[in-house]
Amino acid sequence: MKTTPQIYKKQSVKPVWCPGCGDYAVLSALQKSFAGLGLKPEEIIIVSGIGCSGRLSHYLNVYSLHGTHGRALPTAVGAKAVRPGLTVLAVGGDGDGLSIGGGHISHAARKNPDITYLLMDNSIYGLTKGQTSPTTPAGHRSTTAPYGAAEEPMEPIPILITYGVSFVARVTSLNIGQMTEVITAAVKHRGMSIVYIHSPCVQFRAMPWESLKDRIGILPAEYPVADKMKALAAAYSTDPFYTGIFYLEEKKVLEDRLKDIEAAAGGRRGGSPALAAKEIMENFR
Ligand SMILES: Cc1ncc(C[n+]2csc(CCOP(=O)(O)OP(=O)(O)O)c2C)c(N)n1
Ligand code: SF4
Ligand SMILES: [Mg+2]
Repeated sequence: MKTTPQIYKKQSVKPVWCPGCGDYAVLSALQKSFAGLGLKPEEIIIVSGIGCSGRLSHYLNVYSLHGTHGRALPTAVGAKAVRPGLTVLAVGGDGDGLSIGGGHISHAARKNPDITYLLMDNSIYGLTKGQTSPTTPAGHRSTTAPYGAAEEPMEPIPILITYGVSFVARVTSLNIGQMTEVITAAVKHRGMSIVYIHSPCVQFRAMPWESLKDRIGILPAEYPVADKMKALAAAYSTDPFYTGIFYLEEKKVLEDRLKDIEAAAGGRRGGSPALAAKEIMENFR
């Protein structure tokens, strides 16, 4: 089967994002990545949170679930645990992934499921009309901070590296080619991949995009991608503001651990591969 970006596009649902929204670039890059990887639409599951970014799952002709706010990641982990043969992705915004859902990333990282999480940061709650988010710059005036945000913004890339996420990358909606390459590498990586995407909101302009654009640099080819300390240094650099793959580590994935546990549990029962619910209940008599 020949795979082209068009086959992943849902014909019946057209995007309703504002003209110029960075999220169009993410949709386009994702379709190109799927095509390049030669994946069949029925081999892909995408779970999204709530937000303008969360709408992305509607626009794809793959298995999709537009779930609850902040819960895309645990739902995707569950999907991969029961359907390990499929390519599973989660997608959501900075509010979804770093506010209400922020506690899930560290625990998903400990499990290291073979999934890809696209975290789309526009430094604001876009869908609900412009409330302050964890990455809104201090002092930015919004509907929830009319006199300016009182908090400093989070630094997500060092946090993701420290959490032990096994593939950490950052891209921007300005460079669809780079985004396509990085998403492709993230999907290929066997383990938990996070692609952090600066995807500006043209309606509620919270991200200091103009000053950021001039500082964007691509991590050099000789950059040591498996060196965690160097990754942290690169992640804290503000000029250049690096894009590319910061950190990559091969380690055991959740699906393999679950197989080991299943085998161990079966072994205790005289080699039977899995315990029936009835047998488990008998242990409690
Ligand atoms: C449990 C729950 N709390 C709050 C909301 C309201 N809500 C919907 S989207 C959203 C924030 C969206 O911001 P973000 O995740 O950054 O996505 P964006 O729209 O910016 O892409 C909020 C607070 C909700 N739907 N469910
Ligand atoms: S409100 Fe912002 S994030 Fe939402 S569609 Fe419009 S530009 Fe995009
Ligand atoms: Mg947002």
